[in-house]
Amino acid sequence: MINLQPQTFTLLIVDDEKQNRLLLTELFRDEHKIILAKHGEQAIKLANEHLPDLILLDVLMPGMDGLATIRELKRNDATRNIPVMFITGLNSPDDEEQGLNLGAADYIGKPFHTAVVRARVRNQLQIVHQRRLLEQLASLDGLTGIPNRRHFDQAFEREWARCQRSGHPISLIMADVDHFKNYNDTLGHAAGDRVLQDIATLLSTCIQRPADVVARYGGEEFVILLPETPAAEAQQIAQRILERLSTKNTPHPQSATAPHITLSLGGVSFTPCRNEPDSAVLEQADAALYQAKAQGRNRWVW
Ligand code: GH3
Ligand code: MG
Ligand code: MG
Ligand code: MG
Repeated sequence: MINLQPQTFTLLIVDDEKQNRLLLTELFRDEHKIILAKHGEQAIKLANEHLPDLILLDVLMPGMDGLATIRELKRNDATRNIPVMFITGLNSPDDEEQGLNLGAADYIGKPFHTAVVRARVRNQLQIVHQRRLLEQLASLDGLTGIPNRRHFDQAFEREWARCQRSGHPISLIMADVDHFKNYNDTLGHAAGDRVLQDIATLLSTCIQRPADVVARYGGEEFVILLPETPAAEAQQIAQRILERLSTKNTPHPQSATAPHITLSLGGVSFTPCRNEPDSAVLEQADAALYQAKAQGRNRWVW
């Protein structure tokens, strides 16, 4: 779900002079979490550890200077997108141009006006916040509010790699509403939409672990990703889904399967090995789902 709460951000302040670190800390400590670094090497290390929301970066520092630091930050996948704001005594337009060309989000000369620094930091953090919201929106399904296929694909790739490393099993369930065309044709598309919303909620209550994902895969199809879950456990979840749907008992006047809304489920469980392609796994789940439909629907097949 989308988080619209005002956030506390984490700022990494990098400056070799204690006086500057203190001054900048003083400006932001009431609102934000502050991390301090005295030179570039320390900044790189802390940026990777804490993934701050914004980096305030001095240029002239002994050892790794600010320019080398931003180059390193931009080279690294984990830190590339963290906005960097230079705050530096190098004040010429050429310096500023160089800093911006290296990917800095902003450039402020020293001595700085505290009110200006505060305003520019606030603007950068607002962009960070808006970007987060957009990322969340881009991963959610508009009708049901649960993750969409894009989010599922990313989670699947991540969890696949994790299970491959750990050698643990992973399970996947594809779910498809039975005789849903009839439902729409009889009770209308708006009623059909409400059923999809209810199913999304019901499926979400059937998973337990933080890494489990329920997503709308498309139309009236859902997918459930269960990392670190062997077949027997995943089948219990599939069974629970069918039982909760039956208890919910949403009338379906035109179903050839049952007088209420039902789902067919196709599951697969496997331990990822290096050469197994992801798409084959989804095809296997789809094939199991097809079997569940062929065997009479309102059931799971593995
Ligand atoms: P089966 O039991 O074999 O799955 O039959 P079915 O009727 O569910 O399958 P079919 O693929 O023929 O129909 C799927 C229906 O799902 C048709 C389409 O109108 C409906 N549908 C897909 N997306 C949406 C949606 O977002 N909202 C609504 N209300 N209906 C949708
Ligand atoms: Mg300095
Ligand atoms: Mg379908
Ligand atoms: Mg269907």
